[in-house]
Amino acid sequence: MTLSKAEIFPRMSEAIIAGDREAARALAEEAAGAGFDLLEVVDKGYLPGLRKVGELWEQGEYFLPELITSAEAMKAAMAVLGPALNRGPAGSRRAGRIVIGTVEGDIHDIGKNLVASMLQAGGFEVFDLGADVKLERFVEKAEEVGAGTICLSALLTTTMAAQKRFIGLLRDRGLRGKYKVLVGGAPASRRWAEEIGADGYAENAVAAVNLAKSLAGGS
Ligand code: B12
Repeated sequence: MTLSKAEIFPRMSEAIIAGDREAARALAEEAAGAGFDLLEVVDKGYLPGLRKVGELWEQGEYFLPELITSAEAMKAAMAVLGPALNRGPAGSRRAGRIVIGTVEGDIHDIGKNLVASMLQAGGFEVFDLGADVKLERFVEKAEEVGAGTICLSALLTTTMAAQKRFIGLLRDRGLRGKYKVLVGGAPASRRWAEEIGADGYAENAVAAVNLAKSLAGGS
């Protein structure tokens, strides 16, 4: 029997909160099999669970082991959803090339990984440089692969300053007009993006895909 969205979405969140890899994977398979819109599945099914995990950590109720199992449950779901999304029309790889990473001094990569997977699922060719990435490296890679967009993730108020420095670096090189620069991560905001002269900000992975597509001139 197939579950409705109203039934399956809360279970997806619960699987992430509980760090239940098996359930996260099985629910993703069920959603893919039922033909649900998989971007909506990520947005309304899994992301609320991840947000809750962040809150539980802030309240001191979750510690590192819980965070890691939750991140692994999310990975298990994305292992099913990513390829399924790629089989759709979005998977034609015509959306463009994107270089993504978490800025230097910052090791948070759960959100960045999610954005990278979703961009890939949304039809972009994604070059993920990992976390704690030197600003110079983003430019090198973008030049090397001919990317159109560079995505910088930062989770700390201290490291978000690197997003600003990056815009300066591109200007110094005369490359600012060549790339669309998107910024994200918990402390970033639309206002911050405007203040530093970035091309855009998105608050979650689904919004990031839509933004990247509209900036790349895609649908
Ligand atoms: C998990 C976590 C960790 C894990 C990271 C594991 C990993 N591999 O990533 C560990 C335990 C290692 C860690 C370490 C630290 N952490 Co920490 N961590 C978190 C926590 C709980 C969750 C972050 C997360 O993964 N959220 C889930 C993901 C899905 O959300 P997200 O990252 O925001 O990403 C989404 C969006 O922001 C967006 N997005 C993300 N990137 C991008 C990029 C682009 C271009 C776009 C468009 C969108 C986008 O889309 C994503 C998906 O929807 C947050 C609290 C919080 N609520 O954010 C603290 C938090 C970020 N950490 C914090 C701190 C202080 C630290 C440490 C300094 C702690 C310490 N004293 O050692 C170290 C930092 C070490 C370092 N140099 O980086 C603070 C930051 C405070 C601040 N304002 O600066 C926070 C806010 C907790 C708190 N309230 O104190 N942390």
